[in-house]
Amino acid sequence: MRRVRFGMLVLLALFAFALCGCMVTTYYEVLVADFTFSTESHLTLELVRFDASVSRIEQRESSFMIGPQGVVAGPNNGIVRYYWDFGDGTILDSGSPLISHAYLDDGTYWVTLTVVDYQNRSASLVKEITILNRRPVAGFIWRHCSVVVMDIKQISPMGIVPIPEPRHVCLELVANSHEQGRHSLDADGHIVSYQWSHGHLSLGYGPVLRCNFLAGQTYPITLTVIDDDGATASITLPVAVH
Ligand SMILES: [Ca+2]
Ligand SMILES: [Ca+2]
Repeated sequence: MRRVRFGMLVLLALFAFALCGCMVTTYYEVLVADFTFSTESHLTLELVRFDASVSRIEQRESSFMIGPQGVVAGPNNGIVRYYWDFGDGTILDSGSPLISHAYLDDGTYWVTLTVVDYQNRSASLVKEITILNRRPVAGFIWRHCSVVVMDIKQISPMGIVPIPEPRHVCLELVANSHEQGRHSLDADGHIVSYQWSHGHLSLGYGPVLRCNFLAGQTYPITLTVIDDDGATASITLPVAVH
C-alpha cells in the first residue's frame, strides 16, 4: 500500500512540475509585423482599412521553437510606431495600428508595414493588394443646335416657299463639352470613346454629336462610353424632338 502511495506521489509531483513550469527555461522576444485588409476586393477611391493590431511581440522559448508562448502586454502589444508604405508613393506613420488609404488608380500594389517596439526594434511585412478599376458613368443632354437652322426653303414658280412638313430638327447630343458641362465621366481615369446609337443604328462617335431628327417623335438614344481601362457604361434616354 505504501508503494502505491509513493508511486502516486511521484506521479503527482511530476505532473505539478510540468504544470507549474518549474523547468529552467529562458525566453526571448520576437517582434512580428502583421496586418489585415478590410474586405476582399477594393475599388479605386474607396477607403481601404488596414489593421495592424495583430502585430505583436511574441515571447518564445530559447531552447526549442514550439510556437508563441505569449504576447507582451500593454498598449498595442508593446509596439509604439507603425510605418506604412502603400506602394503608390504614399508613406505614412502612425501611433495607431488602424489606418485607411484610398488608391487613385487601379493596379496591384505592395503594401509594406514596418513596426517599431518599445525597445526600438523593428520588423516589416509586405502584402499585395489589388485595386480594381471603377467603371465610368454615362450621361448626356440634348439641345437644339447652337447654329440657327433656318427653315429650308425651296424655289418654285410661285417664288421661295417653305418645305412642307415633315420637317427635320437639328439636335446636339452632348456627353461632354466645355460649354455644356461634363455629363459622362470616369472618376479614376478618362473616357476614351463615346458611341451613339438608335437601336441597332450607329449614329456616330464623339463627346458631342449633331443629328437631324424627324420632328414630332421620341427617339430612344443610347450612349456607350469606354474608359481608359476598357470598362464600359451605357445609358438610353428618350429624346423628344419638337
Ligand atoms: Ca475607370
Ligand atoms: Ca482607372
